[in-house]
Amino acid sequence: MTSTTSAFRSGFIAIVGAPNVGKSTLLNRLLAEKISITSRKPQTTRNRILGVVHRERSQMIFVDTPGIHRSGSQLNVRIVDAALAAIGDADLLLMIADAWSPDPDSENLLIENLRGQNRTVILALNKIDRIDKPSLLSQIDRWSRRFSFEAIVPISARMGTQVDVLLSAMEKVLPPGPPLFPEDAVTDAPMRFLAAEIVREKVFRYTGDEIPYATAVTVDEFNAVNDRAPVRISATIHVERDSQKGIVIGKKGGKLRQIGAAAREDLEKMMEKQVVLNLFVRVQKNWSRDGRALRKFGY
Ligand SMILES: Nc1nc2c(ncn2[C@@H]2O[C@H](COP(=O)(O)OP(=O)(O)OP(=O)(O)O)[C@@H](O)[C@H]2O)c(=O)[nH]1
Ligand SMILES: [Mg+2]
Repeated sequence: MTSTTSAFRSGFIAIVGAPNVGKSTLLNRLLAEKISITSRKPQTTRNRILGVVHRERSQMIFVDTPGIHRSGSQLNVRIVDAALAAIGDADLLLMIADAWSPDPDSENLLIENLRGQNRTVILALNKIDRIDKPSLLSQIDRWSRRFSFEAIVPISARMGTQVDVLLSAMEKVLPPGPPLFPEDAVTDAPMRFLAAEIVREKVFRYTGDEIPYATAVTVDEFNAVNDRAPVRISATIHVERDSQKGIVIGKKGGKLRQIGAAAREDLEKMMEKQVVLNLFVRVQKNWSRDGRALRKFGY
């Protein structure tokens, strides 16, 4: 007979927080695999991304969400809605806060949202590699008075510090239940989606401040003639204005080549196959304010 303490546990854990706190970095760290794109700029994640962590006694299904913040733009309102919807479905909420560079306005918005609901929430204070101990202790104190968290765990998602402690804290409060995904599942996202996301990440990384938010990526072709042939991927980077197209392409096409080379490298690692990547840039005027275009791009 198995006792209840050794029963298998499983459930959905929504990773929520302000933009740029390290939610996607943590998910990739937990999976030891990159499925969610990250960048130094806020509002990198735009869709809900699912990642499955398999442990001896549990299966933890994480849902990475876009950063929750107050915003007026149509794209950002949809992004925040996607995050709030993921909260509703989860067995457990993992809130991430940036201990190094807090964002009180977005934090308050999230806390206000959580207060009305009777939910189990664990707080991870991230980026502790950037702060000293006294500052950390005073933050833990402040957070514990702000909301009744199940646990508060300081971590560094980038370094992997205390991530195992966080996993154990979450495992303890998951409901008993059988695995919900097959044991080799890492994510439910199709390869095509991951490919488009990787290209979008490189646009975030290699262009200046304005361009990323004006960008959406679609994959137009994705195939291999046979198992050993390289995977051929064609993708289009959609921007809102001619001037932005010029920036993404760069002098003599240099910027686009840089984006393409970095994306190809990641894609080959992810698929363990040779990849031929063709990128195009197209102007779709004001797509981020156009409901039909937003749907077409998956938002
Ligand atoms: N120093 C430090 N930086 C980190 C840590 N975790 C994440 N970062 C950095 O923080 C930035 C944002 O990380 P993301 O994982 O993209 O953040 P996010 O919360 O998913 O952001 P959005 O998707 O935009 O809401 C990136 O530059 C990361 O490298 C950490 O533990 N320490
Ligand atoms: Mg993210």
